[in-house]
This record gives sequence, structure tokens and C-alpha cells, in this order.
Amino acid sequence: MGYKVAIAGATGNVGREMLNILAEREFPVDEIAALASRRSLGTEVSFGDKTLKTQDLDTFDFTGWDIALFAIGSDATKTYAPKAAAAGCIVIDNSSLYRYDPDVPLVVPEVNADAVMGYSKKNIIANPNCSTAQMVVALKPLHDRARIKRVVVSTYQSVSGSGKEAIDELWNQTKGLYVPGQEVEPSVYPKQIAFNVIPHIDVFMEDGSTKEEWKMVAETKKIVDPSIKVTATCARVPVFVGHSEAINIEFEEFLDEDEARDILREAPGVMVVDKREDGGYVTPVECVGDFATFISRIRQDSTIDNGLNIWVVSDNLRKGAALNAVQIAEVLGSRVLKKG
Ligand code: 11C
Repeated sequence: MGYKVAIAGATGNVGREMLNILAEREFPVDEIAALASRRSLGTEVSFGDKTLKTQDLDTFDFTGWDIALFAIGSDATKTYAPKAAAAGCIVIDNSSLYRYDPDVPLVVPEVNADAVMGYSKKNIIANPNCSTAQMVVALKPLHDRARIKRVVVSTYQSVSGSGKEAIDELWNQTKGLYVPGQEVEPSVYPKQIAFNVIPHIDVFMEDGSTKEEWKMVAETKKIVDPSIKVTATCARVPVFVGHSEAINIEFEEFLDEDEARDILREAPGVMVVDKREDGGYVTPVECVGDFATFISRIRQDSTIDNGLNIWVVSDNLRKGAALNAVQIAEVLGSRVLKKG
């Protein structure tokens, strides 16, 4: 016997990945519903070798459904997640709406799987922001060994983090730069993204940081340890899929780079590719479609007492969103629902 699983936002980048990953990981599904807004109705989506017709999220009755994976914006989530939760369906939400709610667990299974048990307060579990998810998978095993005091992270984030229109903008703008008369003005982004780097993701906060940077701070504290200090600079780069992060870590205790490499090799969800030679590291194009968080360039930072530098790359639509949500569903299945 398996589960009745609904996907809200099934026609979006993340919703489609959720369907792919449920099929790839052979999640025990008895029945699946692909839900979409009215304007996307009629669109078909793939689930393994099946094709699903989308159903109307607005009129869908969640009664009797076990798990709903939500991949819609915060505004729509505010309307539909409480409705699904009240009907007895456990919601795993990819938006930022519930992440900072003390009654909603924020879960990365490799890091804090036990927190899933806190689902029962609201019947909702939150999925973190993509840039946080891949970072905490790398930080947690190192924190367990040497206690992290402070993290300085710079991100290089792909356009798929901003949705389908942003992917089109990068593609069309890049082509347009070579064809006189077909130049594409910035629309999703405030400046040209083709052949450029934009140090601005999400809205600006009062202190001059951006909301993306703030999320990395708040979410790392909630998932790993509130005592860890994080400072982040998040930039958008002309890459379609795959976020990269240069992370500088200061520990309470000394951690040798070789020991750190061994710890990370054993860590769940991590793949270490770290040869000190041309090409001996992972770049975003190589991580697309993979489940792992790749770690390269592991090296001592000799400018501080207990410092380490690492390079972390992952598929932002997978570990950063859909995969993490499916992993949460797997934990729910094995620890709470116990049907599979
Ligand atoms: C980006 N990290 O790359 C964002 C996308 O809070 O879930 C995901 C936003 C979020 O633009």
C-alpha cells in the first residue's frame, strides 16, 4: 500500500521536478494529483511513463490525501496550504511563507530529520531556500566535529531560481546580443543578466542586505544551530541551473583540511570532488539532474586560527527544492504515516 500524493504547482519548474523525483526514487504512490492554477489547466505533465492531466487547485478536495507537495508562491500558499492541512493532508511547502514560523519545522533531512515530528502543530513542514539547503548539508558534519562560529558565504545563483521567465530572459538576451534589432531589455531582472553578474536577489532589507541573504542567515540558524553567525552576499549569474557557493568557515576548534575532506566524504548527501589540478572540482553544469551536493576546493584558511574554505555546488531545483521536499516525504512515510 502506498500514498495519495498531490503536487500543487505541478506545471512549474519545481513542481515538474517533484514529479520526476517521486518517480525516480520510486516513492510508493497509490494515487497522484497534479494541481495547477486555472490558467494552467489543460497542461499535461509527466510522472514516470505516465502523463497526468492537471486538476484545478482551487476546487480540489484534499480530504483523504496523505501528502501535498506545494510549489506555488507564498500568496497562493496562504490560501491553499491551510485548506489542505485542515483536511488532514500533510503539506510540505517550498515557499518561504512558513519557514520562520516557530510552529512549523524547517527541514533538511540530512541535517535535522528529527524535526519532521514537529509537523503535527499545523500539519505543515517547510522546505528551505535553495541556497540554504545546499550550504547546511555541507556545514552540519563539520559543525558536529569542530563547532562553527562564523560563516562568510558568497553565492553564484542560477536564473532557474527565479522561474521559467528568467530562463527565457537569459536565453533570449544572450541570443539578442548577437542579432542587431533583437536586443532584449531586462524585465525579470533589474539589469542585463546575459554575460553579467547581478549582486541582488529578492528584495532589499532595511540594513542594506537582500532578503535572499537574510534567508541564508535565519534558515541556517533554525536548521543547524542558532549560535552560528552567518554573513552572506548573494549574486545572480548567467547560468541556467545550479547554484554555487564559496564558503569561508571559522570554527571553535582547529579542523585540518584532510580531516574535513574525510568527514565530508562520509557525510550524507555529499559528493566530494577535490583534486588540486585543472578541472578537479565541480561546476554547476556538471551537477544538473544530480541528487548530491558537490564539495570541492577544500582548503585551510590560514588568515584566521581555525578557518576553512570550501566550494559547494548543487542543482537548485533538486536539492534546493524538489528533492529536499521528496526526502521530507520519505521521512514522513517511514516515521509517521508508515504505509509504504
Ligand atoms: C533564487 N533562492 O535563487 C531563490 C529561489 O525562498 O524559496 C527560491 C526562493 C525561496 O532566486
